[in-house]
Amino acid sequence: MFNEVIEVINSCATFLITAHVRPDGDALGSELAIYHALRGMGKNAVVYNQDQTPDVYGFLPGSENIIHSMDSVNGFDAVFVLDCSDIKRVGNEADRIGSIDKIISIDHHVSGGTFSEILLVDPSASSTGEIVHRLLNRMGIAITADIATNIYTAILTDTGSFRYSNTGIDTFRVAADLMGKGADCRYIAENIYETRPVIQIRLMGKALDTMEFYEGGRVGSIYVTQEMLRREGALPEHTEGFVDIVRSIQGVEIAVCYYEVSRNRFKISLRSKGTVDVEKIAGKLGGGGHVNASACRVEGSIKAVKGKVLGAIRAVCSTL
Ligand SMILES: [Mn+2]
Repeated sequence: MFNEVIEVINSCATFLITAHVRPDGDALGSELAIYHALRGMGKNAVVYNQDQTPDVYGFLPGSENIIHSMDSVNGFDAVFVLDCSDIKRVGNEADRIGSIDKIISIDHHVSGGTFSEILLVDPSASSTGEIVHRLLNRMGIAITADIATNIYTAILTDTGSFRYSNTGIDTFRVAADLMGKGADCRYIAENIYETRPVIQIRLMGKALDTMEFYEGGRVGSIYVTQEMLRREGALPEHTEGFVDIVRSIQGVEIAVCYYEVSRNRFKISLRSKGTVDVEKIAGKLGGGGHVNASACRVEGSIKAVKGKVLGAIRAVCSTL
């Protein structure tokens, strides 16, 4: 698998790099690590994301060069599609991006990446960033401080700061290597976790007011509506991390955050502790993800949507 990817990299000159909508630390860090690596090889590389870079990731080296619209994809020899289980995850440009001659998929989702024949998919990796690190090492590419900062951010954010079960022995080895190459763990953590806008904390207060518990406190949920966003002047990205607050409550095994994308359309984030598999719960509702962190979309009134999600939880977790 590595050899095919390396052959494409060596034989092509101009690359597009993209990832999923609402990019997270893993998507952005992986994209920018590859961007710096390709540029270091003297290649042309462009990073495209449909959505803007969340402010907290503005410190990532190279993030200022990310574009959000494309006139044409004709000039690209190959495209990296990162952290996507399905090419549709890149958003409105999926068809045009899918028409590029060579598509390289790098992903760590359980059912990831199979839309391309040139793929590096490893569900046991903590993050796409960890796989990117392996690729660069295989190619003998020197990890610069810019690359190290981006990959470290990818790993840090996808492992919930090395707390989730996707954190493996190799994850720490890679993190140690990246620190040795110039990733400043204090600077990165401060930028990601200690730069919250006050608007986000106000919205969080409103969301926490909606908190409910089921199954004797083992399931906890909150919701965020468009109306709440409007009233606080907040953005969708400000809801990031809300579900983790619910998970942090003593006794809660499954945390749910209902986010109203538009009227009667909800994105549901699911988190779990221990061995509870929220990937199965999300899967029942047409979504996916990982054992401890998954998501799905359900349509209907908030009441109906809650009913469906709780039904799926009860169906999957008979022991609750
Ligand atoms: Mn990821």
